[in-house]
This record gives sequence, C-alpha cells and structure tokens, in this order.
Amino acid sequence: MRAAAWLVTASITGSRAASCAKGGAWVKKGSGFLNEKFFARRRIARFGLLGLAVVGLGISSAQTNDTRAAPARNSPPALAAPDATGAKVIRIAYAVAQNSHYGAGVDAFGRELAELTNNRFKVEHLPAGKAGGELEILNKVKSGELEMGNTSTGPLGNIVPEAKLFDLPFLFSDYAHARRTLDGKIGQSILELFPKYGLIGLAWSENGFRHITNNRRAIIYPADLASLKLRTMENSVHMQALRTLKAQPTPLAFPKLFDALKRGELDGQENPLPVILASKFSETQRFLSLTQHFYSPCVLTVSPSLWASLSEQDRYAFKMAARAAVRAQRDRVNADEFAALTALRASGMQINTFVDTNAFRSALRPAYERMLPGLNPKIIEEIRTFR
Ligand code: EAX
Repeated sequence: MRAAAWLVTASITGSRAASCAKGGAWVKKGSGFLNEKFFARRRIARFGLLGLAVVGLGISSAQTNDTRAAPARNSPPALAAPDATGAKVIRIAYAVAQNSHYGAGVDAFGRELAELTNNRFKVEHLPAGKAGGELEILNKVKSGELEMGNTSTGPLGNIVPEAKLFDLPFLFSDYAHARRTLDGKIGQSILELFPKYGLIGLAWSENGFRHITNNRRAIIYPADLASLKLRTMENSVHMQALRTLKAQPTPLAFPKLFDALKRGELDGQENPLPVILASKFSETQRFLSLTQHFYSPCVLTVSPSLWASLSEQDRYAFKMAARAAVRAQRDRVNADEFAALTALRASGMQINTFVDTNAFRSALRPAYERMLPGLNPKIIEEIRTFR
C-alpha cells in the first residue's frame, strides 16, 4: 500500500511547517498533522480496500451488509419527531446490551438533556444492535436516518480516517492517560474534523482496554496467537496489528459475534471487560487473557441534519449532556473493571492475568507504520508524553 500523507511531518502541537502546507490546506491551524487535499483523494481508495478485506476474510456473506454505506436518500425522514407529550425524541443507537457502560452513558445523556431543555427533548435507547452494527449505526447517523450513535471507534476510521490514530496498539499506558489525551487538544482536534466527513462528534467516551478471549489456550506470549481465528472490528489498524502477530483477524459486526462464537466459527475475539461481561461471552469462551493490546475509545455522534436544525442554546445543552454521558460511561467502565474478573471467573472462565506485555509491545510498536502508513512518529511521541 502506498504511504498516505496524513499524520506525516509537523506534530500536533508543533508550529505549522510551511513546507508541509504545500499541495493542500492544513485542516486546522496549529494541528498540522494531516493534509486535507491528499486525504480527499485517498478516502475512496481506502473504503474500497477495507471492503475487499472484509469480503476476502469474511466468515459469512451476511456480514458484508454492515460495511456498506447507507443508501443515498433524497429526503431523509424527519429527525427528532415529537412524541405524545410534544417532546422531541432523540434515538441513540449502540451495539451492546442496555445493561452496560453504553446504556449508562445514554441514561446520563437523556437525564441531562431533558433537564437542560426543560423536557423539550427526550432520549430513547436503541441498544443491542437494534439499529445494526456500529458501522451501520455511524452510516445511519451520517445519512440522517438516526439522530445519534454511541459507538466504539472500531469502524469510525472508515468514515473519519484520522481517528484511526487512537486504534494503534499499546498507544496509551493506562485509563488516565487515554482519557486526558482524548479530552485534551489531541482528541479535540480530531473531533473537529468530523463535519468534513458528514458527522458531528460531540465527545469521546469510553469502551475500554481490549483483552483476548478464545477457546484454545491462554495467551501469554505473542506466539500463542499464531493461527488463531479472531474476530476483529471492521478496523484496518486492528487487523494489521493482529496479522503482525500471525493471528487470523476476521472482521465481523458486533451483533453477529455471539452466535458466530457459539457456532464455533471463530476461535475467539477481543473486547474490553465491560463488553465481555454485558455480552455474556463467558457462555461461549473458555480463556480470557488480560492482553490490553488496544484501547477502545467510544464516540457520541450526532446527525449533521439534526445538528443544523438546533439552536445555539440547544447545541450547548447537547454538549453538556455529552459531558455527563462521558462521566457516567467511564464510571461504569471503572466499576465493571473492578467487578469483572470475579464475575467472569464465577461463570466459568479461565482467567490468565499474566501476559508478557513487553513482548507484545516490542512486536507491535515497530509495526505502527504498516498499520497506519505515513504515520508521523512525532504524534506518537506527543501522545506518549501528553500530560
Ligand atoms: O462497542 O464491536 C466491538 O467489539 C465493540 O467493542 C463493541 O461493539 C462495543
């Protein structure tokens, strides 16, 4: 694959290097790590490549449905239609069960929004893949079929390519590091790019550090992953990382995962503890190894057509509600992280807490450039040292 020109050269806080600006306008002054013109050309090619990868590695033809963009519409149905009380209904879709960190985030969003707008808005949960997998949700929010999404960044890079940065393995040292980076200028500069791709990103929320579950063996060393057929999200960075470790990454939309595991079509999968808990993966998976190889951010998205119809005051209320959602979702991640191991062990999982993390890190970090061609090492350094 040809090297992409994004994330190349100037660092995110570094002053905008004049030479880098040639051939395309920098998206945001002072955050010159991507080149807009170049990206516009690359986007279609990238979509195509991911599509091919998904079809080529697919475990069933049905999964490809989730990777298609929503059909173009001339006039999308009205968003935020009023309910019987006259309150405008904001449907928020997510892939995981309602009793989860996602549900907790959406609850908090709804409470805060209702309070700040004097009940002029009302939130409705669309949990558990009711509105499809996460790529489908994002495409529906983009096309104006749905008001909002609360999704991981798994498939986000197919729409906002710059967001792939956060999907690199072993990028963040712990939860505090990830949260402050996303809430700080690095995270915010990427949120500001969303409108250019037809989405509104309200805030980064959280899914959690991902761990591997499977039915073959405990994963202690990178070699333990050899030839394991692991479900991944529809994410080219994750797939390349797992290929580097000689696993067989198999992309699949989340709502199809439980049944695929049950049918034995896969050896395993990887997800944060809150998802493993909420989705009862202990019923289909024997080994859980605490690999924490990727951090999985989550993002609250709003449909641009809804956003365009909101007053400044209501937009402010949505932003404040998003803050409340992020706090509640992260609090639930903390609580689940605390409770998960006992609960999963009690439901029969064999938990392997010793993982040679240094060996995984050493195998994966030098391969960043292959996962994200054209990546500027300066941005990695910037994230690593971000306070
Ligand atoms: O967002 O697809 C995934 O594995 C995600 O981690 C899950 O849907 C939660």
